[in-house]
Amino acid sequence: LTLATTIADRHFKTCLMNAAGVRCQSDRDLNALINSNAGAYVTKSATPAYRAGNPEPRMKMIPQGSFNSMGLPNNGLDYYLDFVLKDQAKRPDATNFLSIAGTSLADNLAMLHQIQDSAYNGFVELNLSCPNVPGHPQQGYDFDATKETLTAVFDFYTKPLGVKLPPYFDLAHFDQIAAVLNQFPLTFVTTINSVGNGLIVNYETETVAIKPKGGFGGLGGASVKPTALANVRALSQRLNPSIAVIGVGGIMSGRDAFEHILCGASMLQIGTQFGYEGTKIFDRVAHELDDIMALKGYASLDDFRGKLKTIN
Ligand code: RRO
Repeated sequence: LTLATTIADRHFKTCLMNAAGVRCQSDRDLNALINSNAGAYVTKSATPAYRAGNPEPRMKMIPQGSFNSMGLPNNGLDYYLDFVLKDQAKRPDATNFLSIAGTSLADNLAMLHQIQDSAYNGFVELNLSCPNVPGHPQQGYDFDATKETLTAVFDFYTKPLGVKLPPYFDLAHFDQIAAVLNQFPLTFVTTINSVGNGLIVNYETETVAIKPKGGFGGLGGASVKPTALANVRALSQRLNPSIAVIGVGGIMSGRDAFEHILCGASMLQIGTQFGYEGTKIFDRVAHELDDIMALKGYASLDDFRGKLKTIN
């Protein structure tokens, strides 16, 4: 049995990796991922310069998953580009993901010019869905702005690039975002980012749970799995076959991983549960997924990817 997967001719020995933002901000975090059984890593979304992020408390564990308003704390693009370039020199056959999340079009274009002009040949995950920077709406919800960004990006950028999307909740919105994305030579889309602007209330103290944005923050983990599966499925059904779908949202077990692949995912990212469990989660979920495939008689992900059945 193999959990191997391929995206745009890049081979990954397993389909499991971290989700951007979780345990991937420092070189120590990233080296732990390199030394784990994850099939790849993605770096914390970068801005051009270091950002401290939002005031604390800004993250809460909740029974159904996680709740955050980190506000894009990161070490700046130079830090992550330097890390991936050094790693690429050491391991030229490994493809990884550099995440960027400029808070303006100009910032995204400046970072992509720097990456284009560097020796980096891995994937870039352009985050269009951060819910937590005050004053900056999630761009993925603005279809015209998304088209404008991708038009400007593909005017010069020629390396493999995908976008990280927010969750959509209406079939008309799936149609609209897919119609925009299908106009561009994207390598992949990653879906979903956290379910933005939820509110957790502390009943005892009658206060919000986190400090930024009056308590509003992004939900992740088990409670978002049905939304994630719907987005993986709906986008798989609508995007050009050349655009791979990377599934993220509520993956805690081999069964969750299996469901994401059935809905069309080619690669799986684990956020909340990786935060709670650490790198051993890649061994556990791989083992559980392998057991499910053995039980069902599947030898590779291709045997069941996207083959979710509907009821006639
Ligand atoms: O840093 C964050 O607050 C953050 C980002 Br950039 C994101 O894309 N998704 C998220 O849940 N948190």
